Amino acid sequence: MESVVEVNEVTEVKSEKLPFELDLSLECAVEDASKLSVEDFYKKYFIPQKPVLLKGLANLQPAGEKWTIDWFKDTMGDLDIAVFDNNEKKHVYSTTVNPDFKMKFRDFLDIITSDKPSSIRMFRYNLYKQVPELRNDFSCPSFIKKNIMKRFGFMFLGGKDTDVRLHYDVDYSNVLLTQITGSKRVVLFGPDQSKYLYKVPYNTHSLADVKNFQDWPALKYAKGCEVIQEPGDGLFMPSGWWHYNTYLNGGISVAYRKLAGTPSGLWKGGSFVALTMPFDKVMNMIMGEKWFARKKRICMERAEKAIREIEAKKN
Ligand SMILES: O=C(O)CCC(=O)C(=O)O
Ligand SMILES: [Fe+2]
Repeated sequence: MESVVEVNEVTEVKSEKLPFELDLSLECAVEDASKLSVEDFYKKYFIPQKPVLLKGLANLQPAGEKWTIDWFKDTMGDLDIAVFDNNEKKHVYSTTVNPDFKMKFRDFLDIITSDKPSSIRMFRYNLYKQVPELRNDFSCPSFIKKNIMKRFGFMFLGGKDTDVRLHYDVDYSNVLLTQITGSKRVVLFGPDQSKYLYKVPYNTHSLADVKNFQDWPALKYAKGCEVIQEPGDGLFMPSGWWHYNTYLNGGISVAYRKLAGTPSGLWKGGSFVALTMPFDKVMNMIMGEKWFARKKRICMERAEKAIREIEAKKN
């Protein structure tokens, strides 16, 4: 009886603190990567632009077995690698972020696997350029192999509880993100949900801190899904899909990408990279804090407008 009272108390406190929950009730498709044909992948997911979790994708190549943290430490622990620190607030308003410092790969791997939360991560790291033999262990998966970007495999590594801000990729490409070691939680929202996601103008990331989602009221109206990537699992994220990733423990993943499959998607990606990003960079340099403040104001106004519109529709 006592424990029932306790549970009720806890629930009450929780509902007082959180004015709403994120709506992650959409279902994300799950397939066994070894049983899905490339044709079916195109028909069911690529052409309709639907995300899918491909269980066991890494295990179809040598990396699935071979790429352990110890193997990386033994074979390339002495490499100097560039690292980002999530605690650096300078990243908040800018898409073009530079790494914060360098360290030995071995030391980085020790930190991210120590099971203590850490704020450092390797982001979009081209380890294949430094160590080309890695391609033999994990090349572009067959699902997106017909692709001019098939040689660009980027590594993403982080420690327990590290998160990657809510964003979609600047080039509007389709992303196939494969978890090699460790697990990750990925929250996904389709491009049609952008108005509720506090997109920073001239950028492709959100101002909202999804960890503290209750401070960002428009997020209440966004409908998304949640996926847990276990070691080996690939996640197909179509062009323009927003993702918010949290490392559940220290882990390594690799992303291959394929350019958007439609002229409008190609234009969105190309014009963002070639025009919008450089423009934003120049404005950051010229106006500094004022440019950030202006973008923040527009971002908040848009979210408030989206809330007013959806609330008006309800009434
Ligand atoms: O999981 C990560 O560290 C980020 C991955 C990502 O954003 C991507 O592959 O586009
Ligand atoms: Fe991304």
